[in-house]
Amino acid sequence: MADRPMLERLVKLNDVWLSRKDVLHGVQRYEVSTKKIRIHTDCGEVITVNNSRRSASARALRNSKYRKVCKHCKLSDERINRFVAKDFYDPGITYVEATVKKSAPKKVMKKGAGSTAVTSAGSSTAQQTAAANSTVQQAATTENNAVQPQTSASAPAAASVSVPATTPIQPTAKENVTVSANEKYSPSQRKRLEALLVSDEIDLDSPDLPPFEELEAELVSKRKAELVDIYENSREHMLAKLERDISAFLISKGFIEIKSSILIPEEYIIKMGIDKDVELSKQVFRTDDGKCLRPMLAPVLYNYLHRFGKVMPDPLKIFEIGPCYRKESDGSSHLEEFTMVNFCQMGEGCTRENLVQLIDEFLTYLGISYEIEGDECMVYGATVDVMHGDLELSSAVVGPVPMDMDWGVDKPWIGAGFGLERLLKAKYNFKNIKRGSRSEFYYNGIYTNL
Ligand code: ATP
Ligand code: 9VF
Ligand code: MG
Repeated sequence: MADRPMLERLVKLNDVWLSRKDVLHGVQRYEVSTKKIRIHTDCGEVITVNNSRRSASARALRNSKYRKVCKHCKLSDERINRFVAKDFYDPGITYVEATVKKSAPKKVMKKGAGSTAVTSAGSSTAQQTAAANSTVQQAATTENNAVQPQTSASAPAAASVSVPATTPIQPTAKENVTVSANEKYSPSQRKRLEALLVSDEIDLDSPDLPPFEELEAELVSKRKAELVDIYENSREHMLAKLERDISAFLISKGFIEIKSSILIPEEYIIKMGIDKDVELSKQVFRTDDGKCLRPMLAPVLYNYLHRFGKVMPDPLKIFEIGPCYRKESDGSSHLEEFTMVNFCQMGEGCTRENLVQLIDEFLTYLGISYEIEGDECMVYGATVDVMHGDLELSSAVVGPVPMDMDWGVDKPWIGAGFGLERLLKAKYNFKNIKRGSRSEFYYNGIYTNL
C-alpha cells in the first residue's frame, strides 16, 4: 500500500527525532525489530516506539514542528532546516492523509507549574491505556472482582487494597458541569480500571472518585507491589499450587495419580456416547490425524479402571489433573483451555453417600462453600452437581452406567470432575474465570500489563 512511510523511513531519511515534549534530537543510530524501532539520540537517550506510520511519533515527524532543539545533540542548521523543509518526503510515494482514529482520550490534566511533566506522563498513560484496550478483551469489560485470599500464600494480596475515598476531584472550568458517576471515566478508561481492580475494592460508579490518571497510577503501583510480594515470598502460581494441593489431598485419601496424554483418539469421544450431532461433539478441537484435544479425562480413566482393575486391590481409586479443551462461547465461567481434576473409585464403597462425603472433605480442605443439586447429563444420565451459587463446580456420578460395558468396566463406581479455574473463581470471587487461568494477562488474579 502506497501510504505514509514507516516511522523507520522517516527517521532514516530525516536523521532527527522529536521527543514527546517536541524537543528535536539528532539520531545517532537506530535498530528495528518486526514491530519496534529503537532510536539512540546524539545526546544519549534511547527511545523504543512502534515502527508504525500511524504512530504519534511518525505524525510528529511529518508535521515538522518542534518546540526547541536539544542542547546536547548539537544539531547543525542544515539538519534542522532539512527537517523543517520536509526534505525527507519521498516523491515516489503517494502520501495519504487518512484520518487516524484516536484509540485513547488525550490527557488534559495540567497541574500548575509542572504542566509539561504531567502532560508527558499523561500521554504515556494514554498509551498504556490503548495497549490495555487491545489486550484486556472480554475479561476486563466484565470484571470487578472481590478477592478474599484464604490460606494460600500465593493468593492475590488484594483483599485490603484501599484507595483514599477522600481524594478531592478538581474539575477544570469546562468539567464543572455535574456529570453522573458513570460518565466520569470514558469507556476505555473504565476498562483499564476494571482490569486493574483485583477485588471490589473500589466501586467505579461511586461519585467521589479521583481523576482517571490518579486512580490508575494508584492501582498500578498497588498491583506492582503485590506482584513483587509474590516474587519475594511464595513465587507460586495459584493454578499450579491448587493442582499440587489437590494431588496431595487425593493421594492422602488413597487415590493414585495419573498423567495421560492430552491428545487422544477422536474415537474416544464417540465411545463416551457423544455422537457427532451432540453439542459437546461440536465443542471438540480435532486435529487432522484422527486425534483431538481431550475435552474430558473420563475416557482414559475408564481405560485405567479396566487395566488397573486387574492389578490393584479393591477398591481401586484413581485420579488425574490436567488440561482439557472445549470450544466455548459463554465468557465469564467458561474457558476453551481449562484444567480438570477427575477422581473416581471402583469396587467397594461406591455409594452416593461416600461420594458426597468425599466431595465435602475435598471442598472443606480447599475452603470453598457449596451446595449439592441433582442434574441430568447426556453422558451419564443422572448426575450429582456441586454448585457454588450459580456456578457449577463439578458434575459427579454414581455408577454403574450402561456405557461401562464398552470400556470393559463391570464393577460399581463413583466419580467427580471439577474444573480448577472454577474452584479459583469461587474461592477468590473472581468476576471472570480468566483471572485464575493459564494466561499472560493475569498472574494470580492480577493484571500483568502494568
Ligand atoms: P457447564 O454446563 O458449566 O458448561 P459442563 O456440565 O459441560 O459444564 P462437565 O462436563 O460436567 O461440564 O465438566 C466437569 C467440570 O469441569 C465442570 O463442572 C466445570 O467445573 C469444569 N468445566 C467444564 N467445562 C469448562 C470450561 N469450558 N471452562 C472451565 N471449566 C469447565
Ligand atoms: C463424573 C465430568 C468415566 C467411570 C473413569 C469416572 C466420572 C465426571 C464427570 C467429566 C465427564 N464421572 N467431565 O467418571 O468421574 O466425563 O463428563 Si469414569
Ligand atoms: Mg456438568
